[in-house]
Amino acid sequence: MSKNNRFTSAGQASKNIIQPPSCVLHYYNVPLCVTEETFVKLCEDHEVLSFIKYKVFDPKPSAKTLSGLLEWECKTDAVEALTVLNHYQIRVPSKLYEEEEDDALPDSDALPDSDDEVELDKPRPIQIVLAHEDDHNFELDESALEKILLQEHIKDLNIVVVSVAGAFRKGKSFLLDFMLRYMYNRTSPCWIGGNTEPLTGFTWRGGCERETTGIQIWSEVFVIEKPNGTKVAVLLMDTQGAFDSQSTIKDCATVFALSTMTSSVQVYNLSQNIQEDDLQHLQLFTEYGRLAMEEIYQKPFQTLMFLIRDWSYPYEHAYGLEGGKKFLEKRLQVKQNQHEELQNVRKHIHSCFSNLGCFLLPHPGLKVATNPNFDGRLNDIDEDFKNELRNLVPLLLAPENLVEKEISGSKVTCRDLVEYFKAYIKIYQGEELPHPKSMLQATAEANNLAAVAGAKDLYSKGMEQVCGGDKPYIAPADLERKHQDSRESAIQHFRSVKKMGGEEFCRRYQEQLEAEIEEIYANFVKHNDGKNIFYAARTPATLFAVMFAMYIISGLTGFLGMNSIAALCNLVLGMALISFCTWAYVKYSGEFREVGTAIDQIAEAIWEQVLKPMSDNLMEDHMRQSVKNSIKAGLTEQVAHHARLKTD
Ligand SMILES: Nc1nc2c(ncn2[C@@H]2O[C@H](COP(=O)(O)OP(=O)(O)OP(=O)(O)O)[C@@H](O)[C@H]2O)c(=O)[nH]1
Ligand SMILES: [Mg+2]
Repeated sequence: MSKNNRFTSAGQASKNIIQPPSCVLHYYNVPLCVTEETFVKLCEDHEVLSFIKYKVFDPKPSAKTLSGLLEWECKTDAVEALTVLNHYQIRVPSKLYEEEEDDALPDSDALPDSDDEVELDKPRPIQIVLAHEDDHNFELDESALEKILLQEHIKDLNIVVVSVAGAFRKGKSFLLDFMLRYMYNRTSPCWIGGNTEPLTGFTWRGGCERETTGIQIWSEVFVIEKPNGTKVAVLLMDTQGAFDSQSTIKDCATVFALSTMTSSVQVYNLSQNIQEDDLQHLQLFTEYGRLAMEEIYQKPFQTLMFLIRDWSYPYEHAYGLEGGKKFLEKRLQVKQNQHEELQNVRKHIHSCFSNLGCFLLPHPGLKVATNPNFDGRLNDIDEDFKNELRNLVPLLLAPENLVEKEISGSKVTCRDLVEYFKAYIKIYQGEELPHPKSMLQATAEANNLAAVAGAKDLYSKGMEQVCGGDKPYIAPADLERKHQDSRESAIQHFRSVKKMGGEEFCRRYQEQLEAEIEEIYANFVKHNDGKNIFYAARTPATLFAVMFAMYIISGLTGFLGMNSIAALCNLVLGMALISFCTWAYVKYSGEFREVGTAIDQIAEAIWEQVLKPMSDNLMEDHMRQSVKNSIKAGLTEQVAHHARLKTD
């Protein structure tokens, strides 16, 4: 019963002043923007005769509404107008105001004060998740959400969330507005509305550009008593349409996942048919949702209702739930001989939702789809569509059909939902989840990664042939040459594999391949060095050389009486000896490896800075000498040869 219906009880009814029919009707609680023309149009639209006199009472300065009188030519005309227009709601663009044309009461003092009846904060859609276009990020308006869900009378009630999601421009908001009509007039058989009443609530419109962004909820949460006597809070949720030209796949997945995770019934709004790509997107989006849920309790989501708009094949599957059920069973059937890819999609969907349904809704008629002036009035909508709508909406929202939201098996209250929303949005704002990608991008990446892996494998195999685990030490120059050859053939192989994504995209992966090959080569070099026994013996050899040098210098300096230098040399000799023993222990036991590495590094430094240059010099001198000798020998031989020829 509406609060405006004053005949809720016999006691209440007795307080009303019964009036005989009159030519004058009193109107009140009318928005300030309403003028005489509005009333004239109202009469025209409802096909009743118009009034002959119009009077508006001077409003108080603080008044937010108007009241006044309308006079008709005769009582019959006035009564006819009253019959049609009584309790008629005038909708204005920004807010919803109600106008009530009440019984003709000549004495305005007998009426309740009209201002008392105005609710300042009228129900409207509230944006709770804001979409930031520039950085493709979403933000939760926590205060807006808390203001709605933490209201004293609902915060501890279990919540029922009905959400509508799907591609953009497919009539989601339009459908939700009929759900609103149902919620406001549930008990009336004509909840669907008046024939000429414009459809308002969640903003909807014609045209090809997207309308709803982020996630919106209806500011009024309806408290409904279920048949078992428990009271639940019902929340209606509208979502940004997927696949519009401004959203990335990640944006679409985030909105869909968030609304699926927070709703008890998700209406998946599709047009004309269930296509395989619709199922693939559903799989991608729900997987993205599942990733963000910490605890997965059997099936993570509750009811999914496929809603097929503009169903044109009633001769195969009848409109409505029954036809939809058969159609969905056929579409989601997993068959033995089906390709694995098709099977996986179907199994995934079955595994995600505890309840699956499908409803086939007819086309609403050409006026709805193409008339730019269509304002949602029932007169312009096909009868079939209205009939099916009368079945669909109660199916989702009738008290006996309400599904309470559950997460991990326990029911969620309005207060809990606020916390879940906060937690989920944080996960989607963070970086820990993988980015969902478009099919082409994902395939191109997979192609390129596979080609990189193949090429790397080829390179490693080539290198292992010369310096694999069981191969002996190879000269660094030869190893380098082999590296160049294998690298060339690996890159050649990468380039020859057919890949998606274009030249620019592939180049990035080629660079990645080159970097990875260099890393593998560095490892091969280390491995090869490890096989060189001289390399392995470098540390003890260096330490021995140091000990030997110190021993000699300390002997000489001691002999010459330079005792302090001799003592210093002995100290170094002792340290080298201790280092050697420590090194030998580390190598033998495998313990204190950091100490061993430090000794190796010091020995390496001594080797590089002192011993190697010395040995190189010695080698050079030696080489020079041998070359000189061989040239000399060559020359003497030549001279001897000439002399022999001459004597001959
Ligand atoms: N063909 C067809 N059009 C419909 C149907 N229902 C609503 N429309 C029309 O579709 C257009 C878009 O309606 P909206 O409710 O704004 O669509 P939406 O899915 O919310 O769009 P976005 O908010 O942009 O995602 C309007 O012109 C409606 O008249 C339907 O069942 N079939
Ligand atoms: Mg919309």
